[in-house]
Amino acid sequence: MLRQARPLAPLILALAAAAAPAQQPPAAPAPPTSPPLAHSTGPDITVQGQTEPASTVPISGPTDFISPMGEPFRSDDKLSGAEHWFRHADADGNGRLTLAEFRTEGMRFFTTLDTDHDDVIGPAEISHYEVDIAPEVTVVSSYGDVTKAKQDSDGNITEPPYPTRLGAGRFSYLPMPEPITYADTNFDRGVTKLEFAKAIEIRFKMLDANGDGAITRQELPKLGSPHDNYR
Ligand SMILES: [Ca+2]
Ligand SMILES: [Ca+2]
Ligand SMILES: [Ca+2]
Repeated sequence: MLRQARPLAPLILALAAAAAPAQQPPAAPAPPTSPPLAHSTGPDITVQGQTEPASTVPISGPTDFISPMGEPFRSDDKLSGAEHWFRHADADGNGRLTLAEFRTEGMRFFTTLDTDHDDVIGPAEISHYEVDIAPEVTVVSSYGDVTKAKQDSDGNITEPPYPTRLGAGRFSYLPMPEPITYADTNFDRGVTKLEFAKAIEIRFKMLDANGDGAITRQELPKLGSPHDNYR
């Protein structure tokens, strides 16, 4: 049995204590030690993250949300769009979005976009996405709102604040104006299944802030209003 293999270390310590000279003052109690690493070759944060309880408090935020892989979620109830996405992606409902769950959710949307099933989101399918599925990705302007420019009594003009996020980035955790073509790493106006799968892994890591292999509600960035988007 596995259990019989464990008490060796305490036994050795006890023997050592018994063998110590009687006149020696008792040793100071050992400082509390961290629990042993679950995976000795893995990073420390793995253990830290595994002990973090997953929040079940719904994600607050606007009704309109663009998921990390570019899918729009438009809430028609009191829940935020982001909460709808999280619940949909967290298939087992444990509050921890694993890479497997994140990948399944993302590849499902790839299949939705790849309407001719050739394993590439081609130019026409990209257009369909940008025009019909998620018109939010349209980058309205990278310039500041000129009505917010200021002019002092000497005629000096202060430039208006510039948008910090464009397109889909206004509705998403990730600052990508167009999350589908952002995955097109060789810029041939097509997103292959492999490119999309790689983007899934990269974006998962961007959102898994503590690197424990799961995204929890509390480690996701706070979503601002798309209208409160200037610096
Ligand atoms: Ca889960
Ligand atoms: Ca296709
Ligand atoms: Ca995490």
